Amino acid sequence: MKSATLTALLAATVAEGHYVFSQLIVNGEAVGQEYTYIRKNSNTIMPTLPLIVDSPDLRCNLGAKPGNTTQTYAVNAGDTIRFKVGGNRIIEHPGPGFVYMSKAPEGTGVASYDGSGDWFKVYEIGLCDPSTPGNDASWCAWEKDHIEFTIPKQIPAGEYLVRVEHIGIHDAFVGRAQFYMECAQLKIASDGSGTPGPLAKIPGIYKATDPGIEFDKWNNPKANSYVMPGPAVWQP
Ligand SMILES: [Cu+2]
Repeated sequence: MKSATLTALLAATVAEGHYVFSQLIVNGEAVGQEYTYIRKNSNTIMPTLPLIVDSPDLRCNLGAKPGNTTQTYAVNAGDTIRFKVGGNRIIEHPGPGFVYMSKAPEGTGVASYDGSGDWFKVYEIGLCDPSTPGNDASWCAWEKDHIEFTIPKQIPAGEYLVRVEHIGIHDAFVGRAQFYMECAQLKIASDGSGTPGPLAKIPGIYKATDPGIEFDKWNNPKANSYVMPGPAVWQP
């Protein structure tokens, strides 16, 4: 039966809806190949589950360690940084997206930095229609192939880990939110002298029981009821 075949095909598509932010794009131009400037994880497109919120692997994902072959890309404050998902995939899950940054200690290149210092949130993208959080298409990142932000002009110069993240919340009601994150290594030229904050450690930004991580999108969630997880976005 044609409709049954179509239904099976659609189900297969949804099941394979995972993604990995593997390509760096700066001011609209792809730079390098996949993973040239983004630390490669060991779970490819597969998500991690909420146990990761208490692990240092929450920083850059499983297996994405310092000291591997990842290179560092030079950019300027004010540049637009896009993290594109690889393999012609799209972000085929509802949920919020984020970018966090952490400056490598003075005298330490970001290539050898493990992300154990302070982090701040520099961007978040949630519901474009907060009145219908149960509707997949209400999420701004839904079916996009990237998350993009602009480096604040006020950021101090230095080498940074830049962590993109999307949290798929479709199975969050059974404690199985899906975490997708990668870290780029950027060397930022800037005249800025801002003070980024609030600061947080990773792990430490989330609890598995945060309302934005345990969110039940299926049981007619109330309008405007979704609470973004993690610290506030830096307001330079
Ligand atoms: Cu998935």
